[in-house]
Amino acid sequence: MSEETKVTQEYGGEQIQVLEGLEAVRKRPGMYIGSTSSSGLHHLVYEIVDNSIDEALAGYCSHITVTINKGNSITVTDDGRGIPVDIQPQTGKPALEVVFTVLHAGGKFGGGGYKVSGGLHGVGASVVNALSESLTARVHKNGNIYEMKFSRGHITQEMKIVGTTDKTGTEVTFQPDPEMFDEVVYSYEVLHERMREEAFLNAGLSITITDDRGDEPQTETMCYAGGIREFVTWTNHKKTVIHGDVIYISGSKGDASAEIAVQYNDGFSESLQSFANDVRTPEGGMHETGFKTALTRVLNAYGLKNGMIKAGDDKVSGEDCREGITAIISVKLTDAQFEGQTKAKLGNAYIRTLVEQIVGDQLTTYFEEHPATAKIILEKALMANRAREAARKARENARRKTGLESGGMPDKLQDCNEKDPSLCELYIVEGDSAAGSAIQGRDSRFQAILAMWGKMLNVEKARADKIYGNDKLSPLIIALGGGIGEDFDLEKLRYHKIIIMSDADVDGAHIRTLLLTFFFRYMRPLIENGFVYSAVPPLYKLKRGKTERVAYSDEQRDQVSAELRGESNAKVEISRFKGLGEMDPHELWETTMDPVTRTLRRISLDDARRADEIFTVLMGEQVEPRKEWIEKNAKYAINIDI
Ligand code: TTJ
Repeated sequence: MSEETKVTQEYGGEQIQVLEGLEAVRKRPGMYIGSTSSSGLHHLVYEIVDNSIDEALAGYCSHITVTINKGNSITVTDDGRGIPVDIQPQTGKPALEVVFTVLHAGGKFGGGGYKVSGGLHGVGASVVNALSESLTARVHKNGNIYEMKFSRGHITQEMKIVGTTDKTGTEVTFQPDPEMFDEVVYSYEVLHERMREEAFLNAGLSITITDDRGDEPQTETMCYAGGIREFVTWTNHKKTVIHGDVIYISGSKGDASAEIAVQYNDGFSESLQSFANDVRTPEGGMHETGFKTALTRVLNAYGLKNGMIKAGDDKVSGEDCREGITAIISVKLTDAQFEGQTKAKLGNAYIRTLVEQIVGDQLTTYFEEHPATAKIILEKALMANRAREAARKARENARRKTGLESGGMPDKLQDCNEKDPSLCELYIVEGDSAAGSAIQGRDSRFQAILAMWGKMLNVEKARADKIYGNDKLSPLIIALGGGIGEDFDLEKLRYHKIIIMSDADVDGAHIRTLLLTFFFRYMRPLIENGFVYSAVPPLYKLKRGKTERVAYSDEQRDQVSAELRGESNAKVEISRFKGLGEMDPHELWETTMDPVTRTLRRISLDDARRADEIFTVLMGEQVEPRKEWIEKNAKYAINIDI
């Protein structure tokens, strides 16, 4: 009894208490049925059907019908004993009235069998009554038909006899209150699926679902003598099974019972569906844990005993044992504890023990009696194990090669001391001698040098996995630290300035094109965020006596030359830098690397896109476009400015 009803009871007045209880339901319907959306609306049906299923579990009911009537009212019937109609001594009211007006009254009339109460289930017929515009209950019992009517929980017609009958059973029709729900439209599919589930979970029980809203009624009667065995067969019906029989295990201890049905198919996914008191437990819980533990243990034990697993070999893991499995686990208990975010996880620890024990015992016996099936299943688990092992090794190899996890940096990288990426610069330098100068000339506090040379992988044709393993690209990927492709993570980037330092010749242009194409395709956020730069090394060296100057362009060369010559028209020596490698470390620092004096060109997305286009033409499969491009761009070919 709730706190609220206790308080009001002191003031007497049975009716006040009842109405206040149902008023609470109407004030906060979500508390009782989860929500007022479609799921809550359908919950009303399950709540009523649960009562009939209880009667079936008690052994007195074999057929339940659920009908969606025109106007979206619902009729549920059963052929059970019928809700008691006699006057209760405590209340002086017919039991039928109490069932529909007192919160949580259902359990009191459970008689034999247990009360199904899963999650939000089992809140009782009174909740459905409170949330219904109208509700009519008819009971066939003692040769009479008793009828009682309600509206929003209030009695509109006291119980009365409306006819005679030679059957027993209960019939309830309710019209959900449109004031209480977002929309009152039932889904035949949703109810059909849930009723099929109930039929599977209660072997031998017949459930008929009918939709009377259309011109032609739609109806299906479901009855499965095999119960959850047939649930497994049905789940596997579009798959290729690898052994004929569905393995069935069942057992009980005290009030609790458990049954499990299993069959493997040739697929790789795991289909494990568990239920507690016919309520789905998608988050698993103790029953699932018990099953998984026992399955893994039994398969390993069988393998060791039969030499399919050698002592000292790796065992098959739980996951290995469940590749291709279809299993239904159904437990019934009187004190189900539903836990977790959505109350969809079974918490009763003793259920784990029960399931683990019966699966351990009965599966061991089954395997002994059906060695062919046992071998097929274990062989599948061993195969899963080998595949998993191979995949793990391949992954580890790739990681080791690229150092994605080891944290080890490539030997071609001379790192800087600073760790804050926003302060760090990475110079990507073409060629060994230039890299040597850069390493000596740099400010090692914040400048890192990565040497790159030789022909790079043709990224045009490579897939991401190949790129990780590529010996030219992987040092770059490791040094940058942000991964590639979809996995690229700017947060993990180790440098916020990435500076391509290459010669102003064909080879330099080539490596720039390659790098930019690679960044464009696999690390585009680098470019989008403006982290990629091109170093601008000088083209000319000008000398007058001991005075030396450099020029970065022809115009600057002429200008500087004039300055040096001066009034006296002195002799100025002008030489062209053949490459970065020619510069001594100090020269390279002063002209190209010193943040105070250097020039950096930020690479735009357009620059990169252009590089990508050039690259596609130059490296692509098509010969014609390449020839065309080279002819058209012959004069720039030496000076591709990107
Ligand atoms: C309780 O113990 C005495 C004999 O009757 C038992 C009983 O309540 N059976 C029962 C209830 N069968 N069916 C119901 C039932 C069916 C519907 C559709 C709705 C409700 C609220 C109860």
